[in-house]
Amino acid sequence: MNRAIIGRGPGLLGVALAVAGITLIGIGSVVSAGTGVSSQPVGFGTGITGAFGNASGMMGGSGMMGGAWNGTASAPGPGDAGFVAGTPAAPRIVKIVATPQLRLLPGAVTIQAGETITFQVTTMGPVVHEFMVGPATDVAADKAGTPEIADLGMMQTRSLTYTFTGTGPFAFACHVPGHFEAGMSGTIVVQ
Ligand SMILES: [Cu+2]
Repeated sequence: MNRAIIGRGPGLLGVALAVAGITLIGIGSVVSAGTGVSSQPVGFGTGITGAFGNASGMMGGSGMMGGAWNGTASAPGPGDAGFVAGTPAAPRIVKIVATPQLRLLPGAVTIQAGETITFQVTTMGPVVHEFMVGPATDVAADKAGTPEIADLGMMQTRSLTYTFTGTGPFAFACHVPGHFEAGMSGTIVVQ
């Protein structure tokens, strides 16, 4: 008997999911209600897309975990009005966001040769990240001793100040296993 009852679990779950699905379809239909019965397939599609769209809006490039934090609050860079080159005494602030999509944004940071930059790195979402910066070959190789912020957890912000001596090439990256390989790196453009 008990087994029979347990066996019903997935069935009830299925019913619950079906109800949720109907609700979703209902939302889609409401969205397209003005265009009549013939548009119901479109309404269905809108409902599904809308549900996923909200999810990606929270976490994606244009949502609150993406574009809104996409370095927009950094100090003006070379070529921008109000640019002041960073020095060891007064580093220029560049904000970086580490995203759940395994990206460091912005993916390219422009500096003036010799500048001292304080990177303020924030992890958005539940995935722990790192931020390493320095000569591009060292960063790509995860070379020991290369300056980095390690174990940067959800919604944490930590800073790293680095002076870019010479013309580079320089880069930055996250070396949590798999992240660099997935594209979690960026370039320093030296002007
Ligand atoms: Cu990472």
